[in-house]
This record gives sequence, C-alpha cells and structure tokens, in this order.
Amino acid sequence: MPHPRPEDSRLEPIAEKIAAGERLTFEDGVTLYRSNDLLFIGYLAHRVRERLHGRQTYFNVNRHINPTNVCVASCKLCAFGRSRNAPGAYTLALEEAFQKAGEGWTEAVTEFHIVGGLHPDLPFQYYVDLLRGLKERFPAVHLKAFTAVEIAYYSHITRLPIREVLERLKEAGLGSLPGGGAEIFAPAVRRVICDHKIGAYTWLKVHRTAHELGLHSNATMLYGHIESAEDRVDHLCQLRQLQDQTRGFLAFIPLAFHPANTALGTKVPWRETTGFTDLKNVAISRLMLDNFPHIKAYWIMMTSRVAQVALRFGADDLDGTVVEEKIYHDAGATTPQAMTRQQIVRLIREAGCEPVERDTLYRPVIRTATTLAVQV
Ligand code: V47
Repeated sequence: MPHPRPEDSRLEPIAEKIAAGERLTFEDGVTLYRSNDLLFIGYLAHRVRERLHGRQTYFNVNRHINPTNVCVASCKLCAFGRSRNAPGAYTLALEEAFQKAGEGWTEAVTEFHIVGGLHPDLPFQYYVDLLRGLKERFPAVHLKAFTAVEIAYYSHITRLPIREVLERLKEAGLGSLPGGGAEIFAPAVRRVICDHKIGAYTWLKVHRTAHELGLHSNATMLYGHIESAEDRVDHLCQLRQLQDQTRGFLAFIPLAFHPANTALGTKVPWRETTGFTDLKNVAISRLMLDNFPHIKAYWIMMTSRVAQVALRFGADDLDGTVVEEKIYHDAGATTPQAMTRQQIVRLIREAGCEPVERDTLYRPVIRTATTLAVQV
C-alpha cells in the first residue's frame, strides 16, 4: 500500500525501510528525533503496531507495592527515596506489606508490581520472605518485583553472584523483573542524574541473567532531562542488542522525567515534558525496538489523555489499575493513583481499539461473569 508523503522529506527512506520490514539504524533514530513531523512518525509507528497486534490493546489489573522508600542512592532524578531518618521515610513490616497487598483485592489483581529503595539495614532475607509470604497468601498473583538496581544491591550486600540472588528470589516466587532503573545508559548523563546507581553494563547483565534463568522482564528509558537525541537512540540500540540475544524482554516503557521535588528539578528551571515529546518517544521506541513485542504507554506517567492518544502512535499497552503509586506522585504527578478496569476499557474502546486484559506474561485473562461482576 503506498504511504502518504511525509512533510519532512528526511523521513522518506525511513518509511521505505519500515514498509519493507527492515531494521532502522542509529542514524535513522537520530533523524526521527530531530524531525518534528510527529504525525508521520506516529503513522509509521501505528503501522508497525497494527502489523504486530492489530487493534488489540493490553492492560492488566495490578497493584503496586513499595516496601520501603529508604534508599542509600540519593539519585538526583528521584523524589521517592529518603535517607533513613528523613521525614516521610518508611519501611513496611512484612505483615504490613501483606495487608497492603490484600487491599487491592476487590479488583481481582493478577500482578503485584513491587519496587523500593536500597535500604541500608534490611537483610536480603526480608525480600525473600516478602515474596514467599505474598505467594503463600496470593498464589495466583504474579510477582513482578525488584528492578535491576535492587537485584545488584542484594548481590552487593550478600556478596552472592547476581545469578544466585535471582535464583533464590525465583525460588521464593519471583515471576519477572520490572524495567526500572535503566534511566539513560550514557555514562556522562548517569553521572549527573543517578551518580550512585549501577551502570548500563550491570543493568543489562541483571536482565541477561534473568532471561537465562527463564524469567521475563521489561525495560524503560527516562527522557526529558539532560539527555541528547543520540543518548536516547544509543539506549534503545543497547536494549535492542540484548533482546536479539535473549528475547526475554516483554515490554518497553518510555518514562518522562517529572522534576518536582527532585534535586535535579530544583537546580535548574526544569520544565515537564510536553505531549508532543511524549508521543514522539512512544512512536520512536516502537520503530527502533523492532524485536520488542510491546510498547507500554504508562498512563500514570503520561496522563490518561496522552496515553490514550499514544495507542495510535505505536503503543499497544496501557499498564494497569496500579491502585497506589508513589514514585511519580512524590515527583509531582497530578494523575490519579488508580484507574478501575472499567475506566481503562473505556479509554481503549474510545481510541477505536480492542481491550484485552492480560496477565504479566501477556496471556489473555478470561473472566467469568461472576468475576466480572466483582470487577466493574
Ligand atoms: O526506575 C524515578 C523512574 C522508574 C522519577 O516494568 C522517575 O512494567 C520520572 O520503572 N520522574 C520506576 N521518572 C517506574 C518503572 C515502571 C513503571 C511502570 C511499569 C513498569 C514495568 C516499570 O521511574 C524508575 C525511574 O526510571 N523515576 N523518579 C521522576 N522524578
């Protein structure tokens, strides 16, 4: 089918590659970021999305649990982490975490998304017991837990190899890894925004090891701070390269930087990203990450309005009900903390797409009429 002509003629060769199913190069990625022909970029991304998923649009019924916000890292990009005695610092006792997990139960949750700070005192056993206790109490719920940064930290405090940390967590019920902590891989940017965090090498090593152990994972990219177009494309290319080798990533989630209450945000007069930039990042990730099955428009981060439009710019997933969100709300997000299943379904239907409730591994969730009655 002949495609419409781009307003920006530099996109012509890229459109031909997409039509032929050819991989885009690093230079193509930079050209896309330098172009403001958003509608054409979105059109290309939507074609790829339709080729992969048709109009099917995924969401899940999940609940976030953040066991602690105490963190030794003090990343400048983050408004969530606190030092041990700072106002607002908290650490959930295991029983409190189990109770919190149960609070989202009326929505018939299929996933707990568990991430937290790098606590200076909690032993590794706390995290093992957390997973084991959740699995005992909620055996059907998938545990998507601990970013690569947390896994590497547990390896550091236990002096166990990353592989063994993952094996022990898997044995306790770990189902997959979320995609956080990737930020931007470029070392010069990392030195400014998250100085004490693991670098790209270790982040990728944790995910590679998880994939080798049969665990799936997600990947993210934090944009809208001091990174360049080249840094973004380099980040996407590094993820694409690992995925070529392991095929373990399920979804990519572009994350917009929220400056409020962060050390980075107070130093420079930051502006939040715009809808234009958010949509561009969704579309370019869909085009560059040709081996990633799913691109997620995380509504908490980009607002439900922009996330809905993103479904026509390459995204095929809206994430979930969430129930209680801290990382973005500590950084000034004004989105609600939760959406019901019914609200998500409406957003998807009004975008002309077909809602598919999925579990963490993207298997469709079939609900009986009685369960649905509890749901909506
Ligand atoms: O790793 C932290 C980012 C991430 C800020 O895997 C910030 O399904 C913007 O990774 N402004 C955590 N971003 C969230 C995350 C995630 C979310 C949804 C789904 C999945 C998944 C993963 O949030 C952190 C960091 O990159 N972050 N602070 C901030 N001020």
